[in-house]
Amino acid sequence: MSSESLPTFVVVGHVNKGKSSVVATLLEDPSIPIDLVPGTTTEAAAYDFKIDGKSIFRLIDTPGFQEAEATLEQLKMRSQNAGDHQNAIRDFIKQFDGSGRFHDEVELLRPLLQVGPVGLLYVVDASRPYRATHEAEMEILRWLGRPGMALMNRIGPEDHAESWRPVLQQFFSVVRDFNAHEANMEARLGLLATFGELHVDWKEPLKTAMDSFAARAKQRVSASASALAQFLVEAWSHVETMNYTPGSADSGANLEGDKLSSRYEKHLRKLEADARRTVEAVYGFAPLDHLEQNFNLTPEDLFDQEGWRFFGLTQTQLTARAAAAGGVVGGSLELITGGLSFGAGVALGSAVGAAGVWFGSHRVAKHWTPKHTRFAKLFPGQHGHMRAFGPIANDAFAYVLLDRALVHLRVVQHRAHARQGPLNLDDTAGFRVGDMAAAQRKVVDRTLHACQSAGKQKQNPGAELVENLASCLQAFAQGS
Ligand SMILES: Nc1nc2c(ncn2[C@@H]2O[C@H](COP(=O)(O)OP(=O)(O)OP(=O)(O)O)[C@@H](O)[C@H]2O)c(=O)[nH]1
Ligand SMILES: [Mg+2]
Repeated sequence: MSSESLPTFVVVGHVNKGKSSVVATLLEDPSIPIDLVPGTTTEAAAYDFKIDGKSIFRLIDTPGFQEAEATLEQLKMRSQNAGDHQNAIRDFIKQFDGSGRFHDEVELLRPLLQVGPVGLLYVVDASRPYRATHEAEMEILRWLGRPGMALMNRIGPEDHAESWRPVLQQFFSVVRDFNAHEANMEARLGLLATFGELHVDWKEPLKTAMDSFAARAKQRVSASASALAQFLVEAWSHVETMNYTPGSADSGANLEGDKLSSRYEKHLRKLEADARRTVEAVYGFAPLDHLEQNFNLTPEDLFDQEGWRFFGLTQTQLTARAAAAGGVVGGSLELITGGLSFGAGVALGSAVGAAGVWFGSHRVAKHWTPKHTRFAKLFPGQHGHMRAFGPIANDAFAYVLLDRALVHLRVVQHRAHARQGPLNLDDTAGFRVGDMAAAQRKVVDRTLHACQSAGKQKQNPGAELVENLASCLQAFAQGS
């Protein structure tokens, strides 16, 4: 498509009302400069949406109106009647271009004079009341005679749309609500469809663009689900091992156990952080900061048992699972107390679990030492000089990791690309493992148990397991 016939939309409006935010969100491009300081955009800049290197449509971001009333005065001085409005604008640009006067108005008007059809998007902040000074802006835009629409953005919490609407309708045939920081996929595609209505030749290319955005969304869910499945299978099967010299100063069981469990925790945290980065990159974001007050209870403490309450399973479900997992929990109690027989440990573990004292960090995973009768079988060739921690010994903790991953994916998935600041992970309703269909839960359970046995046997859980879990997570994430 030649650049003359490329559907082109110039985004204009008062300074600091969200013009660049509209461009960033529509094009899913977080690199476009956005700032609370007025006058961030100083030059007109064209951004093309491309498929396989071919431009499909173009948005032109512009500086905001700074002196609309004075500009309109200048234009009126150059015009006799409606027949010469565009010439008056041309004269205005010619006179002030490069002079330092009316810099922003010259920059924003120039792209609207280009040859061929050009659409105009007038962005207002409907969280602030309409003021008569905006009328000069709309009057100038009317002089251009371009097909256009008004977008009511909301920067603040108030809503003054009703003071804006009757005025906007006098100048624009289409007036739409569009919140640049909240717009979901449906709102974005809806707006692109409206763009397609502005000119007879634009419908088809805009439809192509919409299909491409929808396909990209699907592909992103699929790539994220694969990354999460890979992470979970690794985390659920991970076993941290440590060699030690018997009789050395720090070979006491507790000291070494602490060292080993903290290495295990560190490894799981790193796996989680890497998976988050991957998902953020899949969605086109540079690594994001995370706001997670509820998500991590003590700062960034994935291993704080209080935090588990927040995730997936209800307290009753957790307690039931704790009872079921008690046998394994008992196994590690034996180590901690030292003197208990395995049988007594199992009994105590079940009792502790059922009582709702869920899982202390020592019980996240089993701590194996050569004292365990199964040690030699699990770690053949190791004779008393190695300890191991893992794999995850209780399902609830495994589910905590899954929930955290799902919540993160959902928040990234719905984040508008204009959005500034950290990712808020505390807004998490309706996207946890507890919301999965029974069949999906079954896949998750099966995968978890396969990972646990693979981990215990020091085997690789296998690509098929990862793929099955990925398909399950993809179906869940797409359905939400
Ligand atoms: N909460 C919220 N803030 C927004 C929204 N749109 C824009 N903002 C904020 O408003 C400020 C200005 O946004 P920009 O997109 O840079 O506005 P602009 O019209 O391009 O500004 P200039 O280039 O300076 O004319 C930034 O701090 C944005 O984060 C929105 O929909 N919701
Ligand atoms: Mg801007």
